[in-house]
Amino acid sequence: MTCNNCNNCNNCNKCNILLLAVILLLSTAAAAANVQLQSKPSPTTQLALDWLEQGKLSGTVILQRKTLKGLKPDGFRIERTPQQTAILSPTDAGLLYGAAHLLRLQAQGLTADTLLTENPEHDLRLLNHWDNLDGTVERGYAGKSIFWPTYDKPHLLEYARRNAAVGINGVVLNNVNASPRMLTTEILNQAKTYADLLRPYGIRVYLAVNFSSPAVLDGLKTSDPLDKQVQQWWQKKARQIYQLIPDFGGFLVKANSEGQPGPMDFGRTHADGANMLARALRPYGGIVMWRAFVYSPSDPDRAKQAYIEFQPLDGQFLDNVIIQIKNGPIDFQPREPFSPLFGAMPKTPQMAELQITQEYLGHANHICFLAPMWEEFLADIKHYAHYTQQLAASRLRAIAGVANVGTDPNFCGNLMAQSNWYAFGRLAWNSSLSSEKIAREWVAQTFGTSPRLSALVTLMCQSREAVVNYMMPLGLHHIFAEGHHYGPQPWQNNPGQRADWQCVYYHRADTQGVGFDRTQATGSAATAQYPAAFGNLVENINTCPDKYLLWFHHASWTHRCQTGRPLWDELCYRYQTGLQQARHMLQTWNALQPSLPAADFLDIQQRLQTQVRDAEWWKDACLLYFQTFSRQPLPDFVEPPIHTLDELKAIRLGISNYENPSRQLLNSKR
Ligand code: GCW
Repeated sequence: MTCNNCNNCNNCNKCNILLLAVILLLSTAAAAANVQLQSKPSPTTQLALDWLEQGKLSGTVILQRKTLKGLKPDGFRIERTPQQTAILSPTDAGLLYGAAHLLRLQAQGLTADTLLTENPEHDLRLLNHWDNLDGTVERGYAGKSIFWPTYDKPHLLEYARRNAAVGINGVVLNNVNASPRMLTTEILNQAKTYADLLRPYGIRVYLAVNFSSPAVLDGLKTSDPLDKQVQQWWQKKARQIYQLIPDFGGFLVKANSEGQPGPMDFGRTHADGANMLARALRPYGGIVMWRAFVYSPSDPDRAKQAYIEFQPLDGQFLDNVIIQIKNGPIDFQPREPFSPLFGAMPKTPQMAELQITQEYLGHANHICFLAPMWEEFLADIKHYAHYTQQLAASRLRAIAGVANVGTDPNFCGNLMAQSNWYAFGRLAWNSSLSSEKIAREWVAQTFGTSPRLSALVTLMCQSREAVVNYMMPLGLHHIFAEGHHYGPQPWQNNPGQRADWQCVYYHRADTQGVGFDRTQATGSAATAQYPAAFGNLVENINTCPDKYLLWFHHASWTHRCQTGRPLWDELCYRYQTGLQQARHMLQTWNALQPSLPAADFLDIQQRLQTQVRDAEWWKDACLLYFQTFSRQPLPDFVEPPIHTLDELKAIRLGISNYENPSRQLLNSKR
């Protein structure tokens, strides 16, 4: 553990004295808002003081560095008496988090309990930026990269503040589809600049690395992890990085996935590759986050492939390696069951990767609060995969979210999307927080505490289910338009391409029914990869929750759903409901106009209008298409389609320009 004052010592004498000085000053004199400090506190405590002052926190607040039983390094205790409020923490970062906590309470019109203790559940709470060195952001809908090729300092510092305010303490600066150039001296120097700017906010930097870097950058004959020269190359690189960035966090690696190089190119395993990097970083305390997002065709069912590739490697990774697993077994769909890898590698630390950017959830056009999705996932892995116990026993406790941040003035493409960044940070700190609580906190801090705003909290909490309903209800998945993943294309089936890149592969509709049979009895047996309690539940079509029905079963069109409706009717009902929910969101928003800033109101209103049109599009496209298989009429409760299937099939959106003329059809008939 490095000391917070100089970041490269183990509590050296010099630092202890300095820290003591800061504590004394802060604890004897520092009413946050009005005290003149005689000597400089650390940059981090100075930030805490600034925040408290700017937040006009009432009363006297004392910040004190203190090791207390039961407090983790980033944890804090708040002790409130009628005279003063004390924030106590073993670290400066903890003091900063304590200050943020007080401000969060104040914004909600609440005061701290007389005694409260907060500890983060995950020690490493990380954002992954899919930012490329040319400034583009893969799956980014909020402008350009905030890091590459250059940066705007006030924007970056405000980004840092927002991260620290929710406890995010690490950021991966670049895309997992990593350019080898990332490890050149020029770019590492730039990474050092960011490390220096972010450090006071308690944020460490990490880098995504390309496994072929030794060969590509320095002409080594191979990047084989068992090759001596390759190992030395990484050791030298690690030394160079730590000279620049003494508190560098470590590497994130996407290997042998979607065309990225990796150890398997040389006949080695993921463990060989990860351990080689881990050895290079270990002398400095760095870690390797090795992604399990792989789907080489080891099995005809893509949902099984990561488990098949990784589970047998349990126990083979060094202790500074952690396996980073997307929440679901496919790819950030609006709804997926949890990945069966969670809990299946008891000897290996694992971390969840969530996607904050809305790649599959309407980009920055749709208002979709993601906390309910993450809450559902976290509850499931706690219940079925004993996540909490595993975390408690783990050497590394971490969680990552793929950022939705860019150069847009509001950071996230629209104001409401900020709530997802916020929610990720809050859940990374405490995965038991309810989405409703998080939404309430965010609304209060963003728009104030008018009682009318409770309607916005409700809108947010219902928005994810609305999106699932109008896009992919009942366990349908990956029926998006190819490439940009915006809009429906369930008919997509390109001859000659990988089967699992085609939508028809995922829904398997035919005249009998629809859905992917993943049962042991008759299907791919993906259910067998799960803990028995979940596997048995979903294996049986009668107990499988409707929300996962078509994920695990090829159900007949006449199958009776848990609602009592036959499948075809239920499908129609869900799409129609999703559309109505989208309209309801727009109405709710419109009614909130007096309580909202005008520009934000108009911007979100326009997006919600688009969302309603897109919900019509999804409903028409999916129902008309699936109707060609079910051969049944649309029930009366379904609005007649606005568009014909042929018209909808003709819509071709560009990968980067999905607002192109072919989309205008969606408006033309309304
Ligand atoms: O979801 C898919 C995305 C890719 C992404 C990949 C991954 C960074 O479509 O854009 O690449 O997952 O997570 O590696």
